[in-house]
Amino acid sequence: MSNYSIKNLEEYFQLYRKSVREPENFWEEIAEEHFFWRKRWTNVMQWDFSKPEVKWFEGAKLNITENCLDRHLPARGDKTAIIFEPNDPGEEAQHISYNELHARVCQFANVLKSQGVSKGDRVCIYLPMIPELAIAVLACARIGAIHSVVFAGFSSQALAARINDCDCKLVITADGSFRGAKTLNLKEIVDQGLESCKGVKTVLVVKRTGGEIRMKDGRDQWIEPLLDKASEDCKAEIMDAEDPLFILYTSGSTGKPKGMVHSSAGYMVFTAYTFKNIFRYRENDIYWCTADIGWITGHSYIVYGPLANGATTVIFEGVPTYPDYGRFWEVVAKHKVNQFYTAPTAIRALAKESLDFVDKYDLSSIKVLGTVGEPINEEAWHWYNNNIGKNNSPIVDTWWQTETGGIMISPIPYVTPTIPTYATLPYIGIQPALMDEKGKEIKGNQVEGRLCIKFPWPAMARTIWGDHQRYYDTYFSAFKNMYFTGDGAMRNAVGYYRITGRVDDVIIVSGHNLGTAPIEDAINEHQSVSESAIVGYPHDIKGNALYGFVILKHGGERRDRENLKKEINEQISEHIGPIAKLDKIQFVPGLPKTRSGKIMRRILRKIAAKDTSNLGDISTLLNPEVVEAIIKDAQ
Ligand code: 7RM
Repeated sequence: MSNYSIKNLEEYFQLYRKSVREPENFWEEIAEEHFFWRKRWTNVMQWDFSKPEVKWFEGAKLNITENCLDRHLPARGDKTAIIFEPNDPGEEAQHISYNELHARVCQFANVLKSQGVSKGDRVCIYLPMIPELAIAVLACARIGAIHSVVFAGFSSQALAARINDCDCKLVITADGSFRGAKTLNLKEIVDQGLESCKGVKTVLVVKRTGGEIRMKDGRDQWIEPLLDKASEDCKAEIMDAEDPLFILYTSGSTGKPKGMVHSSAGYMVFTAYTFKNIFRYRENDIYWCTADIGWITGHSYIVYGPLANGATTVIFEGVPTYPDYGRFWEVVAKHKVNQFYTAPTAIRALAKESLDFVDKYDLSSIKVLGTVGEPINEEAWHWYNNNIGKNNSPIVDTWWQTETGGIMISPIPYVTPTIPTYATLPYIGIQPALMDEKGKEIKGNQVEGRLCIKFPWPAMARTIWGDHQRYYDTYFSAFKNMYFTGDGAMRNAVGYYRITGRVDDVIIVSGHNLGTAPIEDAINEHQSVSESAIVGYPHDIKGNALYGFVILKHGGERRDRENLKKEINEQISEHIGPIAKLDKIQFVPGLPKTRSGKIMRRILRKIAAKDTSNLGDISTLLNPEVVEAIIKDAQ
């Protein structure tokens, strides 16, 4: 059906207008024509942001795995659903067809059932990026169990907190995982975590590394022998549209992680429809998203969105730097990847290294490049565009959140003209609004404000597990009748959005509002700089002053530090103005990052304020060792 794949800008605007004027008709048509329903809905949508309560396709019955698997079998049974690219390039890649994936999901689902899991039960999945991770996710969905995937880089404490918060009674894990040159003993982490999880009765263990592990009698079982005995047929549990599909935890600015709850029908419709257009997926394309399935990006755009479209999706177990900085490009060339989706942090890391790592490989298969997770700075955007896209593949800068379930603001490739650092236009059905501090909507263009969404979309999270009040407080209390994203954005003259970063990152210096992202952009354009982060710290006269943490490129380390500082400030002066110049600059070996690649500014703020006695929870940091090194050298 023509509506489903957008061909030009005119059609985009036409559909966009329809999605705003007649949202029910618009979404009903999408849902009707592209999905398999066991029973039709009685009501397209219903909403009340003051509660908040949102329902999509109420009355409908479905199972998302019938949409991701069964319905493809007649025409695409032998088509590859998943390409598994192992950590070690010497290990052979696996191609799993839709027929095989269907069979393996059913077997896995039958094993879960035999362990007493049924509809509505929560299952924790703590697995490396191996096919079993996607299979476990789909197996839960098959029987209506609610999966809670925990990224297998989280510590035992973080894992335990997530298991206990939603009361999982079964955990799926592996003996270990391969990450670059390292081998991690995942099972040991699970064992430690489970010491404080009384509700977990069963642990199913996938064999991956073959390392020595302990199996606890009566609790732990290898899954392979159970799978071997299980039937390849498993009837899909018929779910209500609003039945929860999964819980995924996201860290709040304070306090314990929030278990975002996503629905079945709305989530399916929105992730599938965005995937199709934002990655311009065409039959037989090979699509690769480098995220981990432990994050929302992996849920929506490695598993559900691609499979709902009958796509071929790559699951990559490794890291971008192993065995060398060319790994991404080696994999692109090897599997002839057409759509490549990654994070700015990965792009910046690879852009520091020699172009020989890129130029060795034939990247001509690439048609669309994507980025997600944080604002992409101009330098990284150009590096990606020039060297990976060869100025020939549109970059989709996709803005969205764990809470939104799917992509909200993004170009549509070959349709929306792109501008570096702009996420451009709202996707069809998405109604953004910029708000001022007083709670008034800022209309018109060339304006900046707090980014809200004023109308529901099908994939929005429905609640926080066990704490609906917190859901309201966090997202719906700041602006009346709006979903508040926590991000700031500007809208340029043609209505394009540029995400300027978390509004908690806005620093007011001498009465001027400064976003951290544009300052960091300016710094990063310096030829000796690889990455930087700006925070504010209290200043007697200006209110706040700026402190910059700067990582140098390899060559830059040999240069005179005082000269470098001067040049950096000149660069900022040029790009933004003298008001944005830094009062202090510290050269650092790394920045404290969460496991999903986000800079933990909270810690940098404390260091800048010389208040390091209590850094709060740093258990989600990827590189805690860097914090000490920064404190030692702080100014
Ligand atoms: C998908 C994901 C959400 C936060 C969000 C933003 C930031 C994400 C972009 C971006 C600028 C982008 N979910 N963010 N995408 N900022 N441009 N294209 O990352 O829940 O982990 O993070 O990430 O601040 O609020 S998330």
